[in-house]
Amino acid sequence: MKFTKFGLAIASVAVLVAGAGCASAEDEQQADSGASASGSASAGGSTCPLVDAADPGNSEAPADTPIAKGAPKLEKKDSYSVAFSQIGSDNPFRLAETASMKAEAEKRGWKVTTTDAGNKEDKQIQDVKTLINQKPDAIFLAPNTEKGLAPVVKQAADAGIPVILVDRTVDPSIAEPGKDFVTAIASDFVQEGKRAAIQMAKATGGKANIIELEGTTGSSPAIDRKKGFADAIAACPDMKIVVAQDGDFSREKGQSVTETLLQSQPDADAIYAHNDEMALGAINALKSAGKTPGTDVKIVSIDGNKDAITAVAAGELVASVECNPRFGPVAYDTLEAYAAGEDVPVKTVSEDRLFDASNAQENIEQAY
Ligand code: GYE
Repeated sequence: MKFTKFGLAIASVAVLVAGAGCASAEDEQQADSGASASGSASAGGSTCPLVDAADPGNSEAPADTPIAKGAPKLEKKDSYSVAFSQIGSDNPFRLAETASMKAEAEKRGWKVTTTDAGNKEDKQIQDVKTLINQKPDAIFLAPNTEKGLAPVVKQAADAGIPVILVDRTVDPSIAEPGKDFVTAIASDFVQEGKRAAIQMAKATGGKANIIELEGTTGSSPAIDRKKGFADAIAACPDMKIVVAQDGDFSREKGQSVTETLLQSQPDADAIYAHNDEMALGAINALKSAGKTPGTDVKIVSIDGNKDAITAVAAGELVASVECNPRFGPVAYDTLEAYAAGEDVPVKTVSEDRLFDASNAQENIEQAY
Protein backbone atom coordinates (compact mmCIF):
# COMPACT_ATOMS: atom_id res chain seq x y z
CA MET A 1 0.00 0.00 0.00
CA LYS A 2 1.35 3.41 -0.90
CA PHE A 3 -0.08 6.08 1.37
CA THR A 4 2.56 8.76 1.24
CA LYS A 5 1.56 10.27 -2.08
CA PHE A 6 -1.65 11.53 -0.50
CA GLY A 7 0.08 13.70 2.04
CA LEU A 8 -0.35 11.82 5.31
CA ALA A 9 2.96 10.06 5.53
CA ILE A 10 2.70 6.68 7.10
CA ALA A 11 5.60 4.80 8.59
CA SER A 12 4.11 1.43 7.66
CA VAL A 13 3.32 0.11 11.10
CA ALA A 14 4.99 0.62 14.39
CA VAL A 15 4.98 -0.82 17.85
CA LEU A 16 4.53 1.70 20.59
CA VAL A 17 7.73 2.34 22.46
CA ALA A 18 6.04 1.12 25.60
CA GLY A 19 8.14 1.13 28.70
CA ALA A 20 10.96 3.06 27.06
CA GLY A 21 11.91 4.45 30.43
CA CYS A 22 14.32 7.08 29.31
CA ALA A 23 16.37 8.29 26.40
CA SER A 24 17.62 5.63 24.02
CA ALA A 25 21.21 4.46 24.09
CA GLU A 26 21.85 6.65 21.09
CA ASP A 27 20.39 9.69 22.82
CA GLU A 28 22.47 9.07 25.88
CA GLN A 29 25.56 8.82 23.77
CA GLN A 30 24.78 12.22 22.35
CA ALA A 31 24.18 13.50 25.85
CA ASP A 32 27.57 12.20 26.92
CA SER A 33 29.28 13.87 24.03
CA GLY A 34 27.59 17.15 25.04
CA ALA A 35 27.26 17.97 21.35
CA SER A 36 24.17 20.18 21.58
CA ALA A 37 24.31 23.91 21.98
CA SER A 38 21.07 23.93 23.92
CA GLY A 39 22.76 23.79 27.30
CA SER A 40 24.74 21.11 29.00
CA ALA A 41 23.04 18.58 31.21
CA SER A 42 25.64 19.13 33.87
CA ALA A 43 25.86 22.93 33.74
CA GLY A 44 23.10 23.51 36.25
CA GLY A 45 23.90 20.41 38.25
CA SER A 46 21.16 18.50 36.45
CA THR A 47 21.75 14.91 35.44
CA CYS A 48 18.96 14.82 32.90
CA PRO A 49 20.07 12.94 29.78
CA LEU A 50 17.17 14.37 27.77
CA VAL A 51 18.68 17.86 27.74
CA ASP A 52 21.13 16.98 25.01
CA ALA A 53 19.12 14.20 23.36
CA ALA A 54 18.22 14.57 19.70
CA ASP A 55 14.56 14.47 18.71
CA PRO A 56 14.01 10.73 18.14
CA GLY A 57 11.41 11.28 15.40
CA ASN A 58 8.84 8.61 14.77
CA SER A 59 8.97 5.21 16.45
CA GLU A 60 10.53 2.27 14.68
CA ALA A 61 8.32 0.17 12.41
CA PRO A 62 8.02 -3.35 13.82
CA ALA A 63 8.16 -6.40 11.65
CA ASP A 64 5.46 -8.39 13.36
CA THR A 65 2.16 -6.47 13.39
CA PRO A 66 -0.56 -9.05 12.70
CA ILE A 67 -2.66 -8.90 9.55
CA ALA A 68 -6.43 -8.31 9.88
CA LYS A 69 -7.98 -11.69 9.17
CA GLY A 70 -11.22 -12.10 11.08
CA ALA A 71 -13.02 -8.81 10.36
CA PRO A 72 -16.16 -8.61 8.17
CA LYS A 73 -15.27 -8.86 4.49
CA LEU A 74 -15.96 -6.14 1.98
CA GLU A 75 -16.76 -6.61 -1.67
CA LYS A 76 -14.50 -4.75 -4.11
CA LYS A 77 -16.42 -1.93 -5.86
CA ASP A 78 -15.77 1.12 -8.00
CA SER A 79 -17.12 3.41 -5.35
CA TYR A 80 -18.19 3.00 -1.75
CA SER A 81 -20.78 4.45 0.56
CA VAL A 82 -19.12 4.96 3.91
CA ALA A 83 -19.80 6.61 7.26
CA PHE A 84 -17.58 8.67 9.54
CA SER A 85 -18.36 9.15 13.22
CA GLN A 86 -16.60 12.21 14.62
CA ILE A 87 -16.15 13.05 18.33
CA GLY A 88 -16.84 16.78 18.13
CA SER A 89 -15.95 19.92 16.23
CA ASP A 90 -14.53 22.31 18.80
CA ASN A 91 -10.91 21.95 17.78
CA PRO A 92 -8.92 22.54 14.58
CA PHE A 93 -7.79 18.90 14.64
CA ARG A 94 -11.42 17.66 14.47
CA LEU A 95 -12.38 20.18 11.79
CA ALA A 96 -9.38 19.29 9.63
CA GLU A 97 -10.05 15.57 10.05
CA THR A 98 -13.73 15.82 9.08
CA ALA A 99 -12.85 18.06 6.13
CA SER A 100 -10.25 15.54 4.98
CA MET A 101 -12.70 12.61 5.19
CA LYS A 102 -15.29 14.58 3.18
CA ALA A 103 -12.93 16.05 0.59
CA GLU A 104 -11.30 12.72 -0.14
CA ALA A 105 -14.67 10.97 -0.53
CA GLU A 106 -15.77 13.63 -2.97
CA LYS A 107 -12.52 13.32 -4.91
CA ARG A 108 -13.12 9.58 -5.32
CA GLY A 109 -16.82 9.87 -6.09
CA TRP A 110 -17.73 8.03 -2.86
CA LYS A 111 -20.60 8.88 -0.55
CA VAL A 112 -19.72 9.69 3.07
CA THR A 113 -22.22 10.24 5.85
CA THR A 114 -20.72 12.06 8.82
CA THR A 115 -21.97 12.40 12.38
CA ASP A 116 -20.72 14.82 15.05
CA ALA A 117 -21.18 13.79 18.68
CA GLY A 118 -20.51 17.26 20.14
CA ASN A 119 -17.95 15.74 22.53
CA LYS A 120 -20.63 13.62 24.21
CA GLU A 121 -19.72 9.99 24.50
CA ASP A 122 -23.33 8.82 24.83
CA LYS A 123 -24.20 10.67 21.65
CA GLN A 124 -21.30 9.07 19.80
CA ILE A 125 -22.41 5.60 20.90
CA GLN A 126 -25.91 6.41 19.57
CA ASP A 127 -24.43 7.82 16.37
CA VAL A 128 -22.57 4.59 15.66
CA LYS A 129 -25.71 2.53 16.36
CA THR A 130 -27.66 4.69 13.91
CA LEU A 131 -24.90 4.28 11.31
CA ILE A 132 -24.94 0.50 11.78
CA ASN A 133 -28.67 0.52 10.96
CA GLN A 134 -27.98 2.44 7.76
CA LYS A 135 -25.68 -0.40 6.60
CA PRO A 136 -22.85 1.56 5.00
CA ASP A 137 -20.03 -0.36 3.27
CA ALA A 138 -17.75 0.56 6.16
CA ILE A 139 -17.67 2.74 9.26
CA PHE A 140 -14.73 5.03 10.00
CA LEU A 141 -14.68 5.91 13.66
CA ALA A 142 -12.69 8.40 15.74
CA PRO A 143 -13.55 6.88 19.15
CA ASN A 144 -13.82 9.27 22.09
CA THR A 145 -12.62 6.97 24.90
CA GLU A 146 -10.98 3.55 24.69
CA LYS A 147 -13.60 1.72 26.73
CA GLY A 148 -16.72 3.74 25.92
CA LEU A 149 -16.81 3.09 22.19
CA ALA A 150 -15.39 -0.44 22.15
CA PRO A 151 -18.76 -2.22 22.58
CA VAL A 152 -20.35 -0.52 19.54
CA VAL A 153 -17.30 -1.36 17.47
CA LYS A 154 -18.06 -4.99 18.27
CA GLN A 155 -21.73 -4.45 17.38
CA ALA A 156 -20.76 -3.13 13.96
CA ALA A 157 -18.62 -6.20 13.35
CA ASP A 158 -21.48 -8.45 14.50
CA ALA A 159 -23.69 -6.65 11.95
CA GLY A 160 -21.13 -7.51 9.24
CA ILE A 161 -19.81 -3.97 8.78
CA PRO A 162 -16.02 -3.46 8.68
CA VAL A 163 -14.82 -0.70 11.01
CA ILE A 164 -11.62 1.28 10.54
CA LEU A 165 -10.56 3.35 13.53
CA VAL A 166 -8.93 6.68 12.81
CA ASP A 167 -6.92 9.02 15.07
CA ARG A 168 -7.68 7.17 18.34
CA THR A 169 -8.13 3.55 19.27
CA VAL A 170 -10.30 1.39 21.55
CA ASP A 171 -9.56 -1.10 24.31
CA PRO A 172 -8.31 -4.25 22.54
CA SER A 173 -9.56 -6.46 25.38
CA ILE A 174 -13.14 -5.41 24.50
CA ALA A 175 -12.91 -5.01 20.71
CA GLU A 176 -10.31 -7.28 19.14
CA PRO A 177 -8.01 -5.72 16.52
CA GLY A 178 -8.24 -7.43 13.13
CA LYS A 179 -11.57 -9.02 14.07
CA ASP A 180 -13.94 -6.47 15.63
CA PHE A 181 -12.22 -3.72 13.66
CA VAL A 182 -9.94 -3.98 10.66
CA THR A 183 -7.22 -1.60 11.73
CA ALA A 184 -6.47 1.51 13.79
CA ILE A 185 -4.72 4.31 11.93
CA ALA A 186 -3.24 6.73 14.47
CA SER A 187 -0.14 8.43 15.72
CA ASP A 188 2.14 6.75 18.22
CA PHE A 189 0.99 8.77 21.23
CA VAL A 190 3.61 7.32 23.59
CA GLN A 191 6.31 8.48 21.21
CA GLU A 192 4.68 11.92 20.98
CA GLY A 193 4.85 12.20 24.79
CA LYS A 194 8.49 11.16 24.78
CA ARG A 195 9.33 13.73 22.11
CA ALA A 196 7.52 16.44 24.08
CA ALA A 197 9.52 15.50 27.19
CA ILE A 198 12.80 15.95 25.33
CA GLN A 199 11.71 19.42 24.16
CA MET A 200 10.71 20.30 27.72
CA ALA A 201 14.07 19.10 29.07
CA LYS A 202 15.95 21.19 26.54
CA ALA A 203 13.91 24.31 27.32
CA THR A 204 14.31 23.97 31.09
CA GLY A 205 17.80 22.54 31.36
CA GLY A 206 16.27 19.43 32.90
CA LYS A 207 14.84 21.25 35.94
CA ALA A 208 11.13 21.94 35.92
CA ASN A 209 8.05 22.01 38.10
CA ILE A 210 5.50 20.90 35.57
CA ILE A 211 1.75 21.35 35.35
CA GLU A 212 0.34 18.58 33.14
CA LEU A 213 -2.86 19.39 31.25
CA GLU A 214 -4.31 16.02 30.36
CA GLY A 215 -6.57 15.18 27.44
CA THR A 216 -10.02 13.63 27.85
CA THR A 217 -9.86 11.00 30.60
CA GLY A 218 -9.94 7.49 29.17
CA SER A 219 -9.03 8.50 25.60
CA SER A 220 -6.07 6.74 24.03
CA PRO A 221 -4.07 9.93 23.34
CA ALA A 222 -4.48 11.09 26.96
CA ILE A 223 -3.42 7.70 28.35
CA ASP A 224 -0.45 7.26 26.04
CA ARG A 225 0.82 10.85 25.96
CA LYS A 226 0.91 10.79 29.75
CA LYS A 227 2.86 7.55 29.75
CA GLY A 228 5.37 8.59 27.09
CA PHE A 229 6.19 11.83 28.90
CA ALA A 230 6.33 10.26 32.38
CA ASP A 231 8.54 7.38 31.24
CA ALA A 232 10.96 9.80 29.60
CA ILE A 233 11.29 12.28 32.49
CA ALA A 234 11.79 9.40 34.93
CA ALA A 235 15.45 9.72 33.88
CA CYS A 236 15.51 13.33 35.11
CA PRO A 237 15.30 13.69 38.90
CA ASP A 238 14.73 17.46 38.71
CA MET A 239 11.81 17.31 36.29
CA LYS A 240 8.66 16.86 38.34
CA ILE A 241 4.97 16.83 37.50
CA VAL A 242 3.65 18.93 40.39
CA VAL A 243 0.01 18.52 39.40
CA ALA A 244 -1.94 16.89 36.58
CA GLN A 245 -5.55 17.66 35.65
CA ASP A 246 -8.00 16.84 32.86
CA GLY A 247 -8.47 19.78 30.47
CA ASP A 248 -10.55 17.70 28.04
CA PHE A 249 -8.41 18.69 25.02
CA SER A 250 -10.23 22.04 25.02
CA ARG A 251 -8.86 25.59 24.89
CA GLU A 252 -11.48 26.89 27.28
CA LYS A 253 -10.90 24.17 29.87
CA GLY A 254 -7.13 24.40 29.40
CA GLN A 255 -7.44 28.06 30.32
CA SER A 256 -9.71 27.66 33.34
CA VAL A 257 -7.76 24.69 34.72
CA THR A 258 -4.49 26.60 34.35
CA GLU A 259 -5.96 29.66 36.07
CA THR A 260 -6.81 27.52 39.09
CA LEU A 261 -3.57 25.54 39.12
CA LEU A 262 -1.36 28.62 38.87
CA GLN A 263 -2.77 29.66 42.25
CA SER A 264 -2.19 26.32 43.98
CA GLN A 265 1.22 25.86 42.30
CA PRO A 266 2.92 29.25 42.31
CA ASP A 267 6.31 27.60 41.70
CA ALA A 268 5.25 25.91 38.48
CA ASP A 269 7.58 26.98 35.68
CA ALA A 270 6.56 24.56 32.93
CA ILE A 271 3.37 23.22 31.36
CA TYR A 272 3.01 19.99 29.38
CA ALA A 273 -0.31 20.06 27.51
CA HIS A 274 -1.57 16.91 25.79
CA ASN A 275 -2.75 19.07 22.89
CA ASP A 276 -2.27 22.52 21.42
CA GLU A 277 -5.72 23.82 22.27
CA MET A 278 -5.10 23.36 26.01
CA ALA A 279 -1.64 24.94 25.62
CA LEU A 280 -3.23 27.96 23.92
CA GLY A 281 -5.70 28.21 26.79
CA ALA A 282 -2.78 28.03 29.23
CA ILE A 283 -1.03 30.86 27.38
CA ASN A 284 -4.14 33.03 27.89
CA ALA A 285 -4.25 32.10 31.58
CA LEU A 286 -0.58 32.95 32.08
CA LYS A 287 -1.00 36.33 30.42
CA SER A 288 -3.97 37.23 32.60
CA ALA A 289 -1.94 36.20 35.65
CA GLY A 290 0.77 38.66 34.59
CA LYS A 291 3.24 35.95 33.55
CA THR A 292 5.12 35.77 30.27
CA PRO A 293 4.66 32.47 28.46
CA GLY A 294 7.95 31.25 27.01
CA THR A 295 9.96 33.18 29.59
CA ASP A 296 8.40 32.61 33.02
CA VAL A 297 6.75 29.36 32.05
CA LYS A 298 7.91 26.98 29.29
CA ILE A 299 5.09 25.20 27.47
CA VAL A 300 5.27 22.14 25.23
CA SER A 301 2.31 20.54 23.48
CA ILE A 302 1.13 18.25 20.70
CA ASP A 303 -0.82 18.60 17.41
CA GLY A 304 0.94 21.28 15.35
CA ASN A 305 -2.16 23.34 14.65
CA LYS A 306 -1.89 26.77 13.04
CA ASP A 307 -2.38 28.85 16.20
CA ALA A 308 0.14 26.72 18.05
CA ILE A 309 2.82 26.95 15.37
CA THR A 310 2.21 30.69 15.31
CA ALA A 311 2.77 30.72 19.09
CA VAL A 312 6.00 28.76 18.62
CA ALA A 313 7.20 31.31 16.08
CA ALA A 314 6.33 34.07 18.57
CA GLY A 315 8.35 32.36 21.32
CA GLU A 316 5.32 31.72 23.54
CA LEU A 317 5.29 27.97 23.00
CA VAL A 318 8.54 25.99 23.05
CA ALA A 319 7.48 23.30 20.59
CA SER A 320 4.55 21.30 19.29
CA VAL A 321 4.90 17.66 18.26
CA GLU A 322 2.80 17.15 15.16
CA CYS A 323 -0.31 14.97 15.17
CA ASN A 324 -1.64 14.91 11.63
CA PRO A 325 -5.46 14.89 11.28
CA ARG A 326 -5.64 14.56 7.50
CA PHE A 327 -6.74 10.95 7.46
CA GLY A 328 -9.00 10.85 4.40
CA PRO A 329 -6.49 9.54 1.83
CA VAL A 330 -4.89 6.88 4.03
CA ALA A 331 -8.23 5.80 5.50
CA TYR A 332 -9.83 5.21 2.09
CA ASP A 333 -6.69 3.65 0.61
CA THR A 334 -6.78 1.19 3.48
CA LEU A 335 -10.40 0.34 2.78
CA GLU A 336 -9.65 -0.25 -0.89
CA ALA A 337 -6.68 -2.44 -0.05
CA TYR A 338 -8.81 -4.43 2.37
CA ALA A 339 -11.61 -4.89 -0.18
CA ALA A 340 -9.03 -5.99 -2.76
CA GLY A 341 -7.92 -8.75 -0.39
CA GLU A 342 -4.50 -7.26 0.32
CA ASP A 343 -2.84 -7.77 3.70
CA VAL A 344 -3.83 -4.93 6.03
CA PRO A 345 -1.92 -4.75 9.34
CA VAL A 346 -4.11 -4.22 12.43
CA LYS A 347 -2.23 -1.04 13.26
CA THR A 348 -0.90 1.76 11.05
CA VAL A 349 1.11 4.60 12.54
CA SER A 350 1.11 8.16 11.18
CA GLU A 351 4.38 9.96 10.71
CA ASP A 352 4.63 13.13 12.79
CA ARG A 353 7.04 16.04 12.50
CA LEU A 354 8.28 18.38 15.21
CA PHE A 355 7.64 22.10 15.11
CA ASP A 356 10.07 24.23 17.12
CA ALA A 357 11.72 27.63 16.81
CA SER A 358 13.83 26.38 13.91
CA ASN A 359 10.94 25.62 11.52
CA ALA A 360 7.71 27.08 12.93
CA GLN A 361 7.52 30.20 10.77
CA GLU A 362 7.84 28.38 7.46
CA ASN A 363 5.15 25.86 8.44
CA ILE A 364 2.41 28.25 9.56
CA GLU A 365 0.78 28.59 6.18
CA GLN A 366 0.17 24.91 5.46
CA ALA A 367 -0.84 24.11 9.05
CA TYR A 368 -4.45 23.28 9.96
O1 GYE B 1 -4.47 15.68 19.74
C1 GYE B 1 -6.63 16.48 19.96
C2 GYE B 1 -7.93 15.91 19.77
O2 GYE B 1 -7.31 12.11 19.05
C3 GYE B 1 -5.16 12.53 18.28
O3 GYE B 1 -7.71 14.55 19.98
C4 GYE B 1 -6.46 13.11 18.64
C5 GYE B 1 -6.40 14.21 19.68
C6 GYE B 1 -5.75 15.51 19.27
O4 GYE B 1 -8.98 16.41 20.48
O5 GYE B 1 -6.40 17.80 19.55
